[in-house]
Amino acid sequence: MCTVCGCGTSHVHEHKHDDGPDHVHGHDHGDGTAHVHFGEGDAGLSVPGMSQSRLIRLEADILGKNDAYAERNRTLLAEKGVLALNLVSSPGSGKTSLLVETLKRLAGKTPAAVIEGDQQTSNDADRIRETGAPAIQINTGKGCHLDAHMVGHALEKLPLEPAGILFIENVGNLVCPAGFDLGEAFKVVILSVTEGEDKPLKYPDIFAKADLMILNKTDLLPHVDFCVGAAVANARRVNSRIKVLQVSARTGEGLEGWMSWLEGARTLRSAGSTGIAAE
Ligand SMILES: Nc1nc2c(ncn2[C@@H]2O[C@H](COP(=O)(O)OP(=O)(O)OP(=O)(O)O)[C@@H](O)[C@H]2O)c(=O)[nH]1
Ligand SMILES: [Mg+2]
Repeated sequence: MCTVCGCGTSHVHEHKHDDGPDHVHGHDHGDGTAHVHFGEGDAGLSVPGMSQSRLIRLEADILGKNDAYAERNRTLLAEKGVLALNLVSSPGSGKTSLLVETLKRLAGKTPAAVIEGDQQTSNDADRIRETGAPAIQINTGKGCHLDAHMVGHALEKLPLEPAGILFIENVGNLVCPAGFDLGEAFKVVILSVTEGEDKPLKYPDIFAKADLMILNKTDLLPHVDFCVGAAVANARRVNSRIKVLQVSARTGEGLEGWMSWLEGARTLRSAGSTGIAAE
């Protein structure tokens, strides 16, 4: 039995020296199926050539600065009475499609604005603007997530109406956006049924931090091997309080549940609460 993850299989894992050098490396048990951990040091990640203590200092510095910007965004959004949502998912799970359908349904009733994050192109912001909603595209270049500083600059340019909703579509990535608070009220993670029901277990951080998981592309369920019950159980293993909605941005199935979740969250926000949105 491995003492690192307790999984019962023999495998390769990180091994920290007791005698000084602050680093971790692979350690082969040499007797069976192999897998390798590189996230078990004090920093929770491994970068070749960099010690764990240096990694911790760097991470604390970057995240500390990000958190300060995030608090500034949160204060501004609260002053304006705007509900901000951070939409996270792997590439292509349907964030923009869901937003387009959402904005069509909000039009004329609830003011909404969108920040789009992608490494390159303004495709998504163009798709959003076609609905009539204002949108700012942030291109992160080599960056794999939005940060609160970028969002703060976009907020200076976006019209934010009282009691409205700000949707922030993060860069498609199930890993990096998890670490960066943008000043949102809620994180919404989107998982499409083509991705496999094990994703919450493989990428737990993002599911652990999300308030809501939207299972998208349910119209494809008859064509794929995807067990909704297993996906929900996996999400709840890493986050027992996560709420789950099933939708198809393509057919509109289930979108009424999402629209009422949004309305519940908006009402909570207007009342000044930051708690989890209504059931
Ligand atoms: N069948 C089906 N296809 C969908 C659904 N939602 C989105 N798609 C398709 O999935 C593809 C990706 O959709 P996007 O909305 O661009 O996904 P995204 O998450 O915004 O992608 P990135 O911004 O690149 O991360 C497109 O071809 C959509 O038409 C759905 O509910 N059902
Ligand atoms: Mg998109």
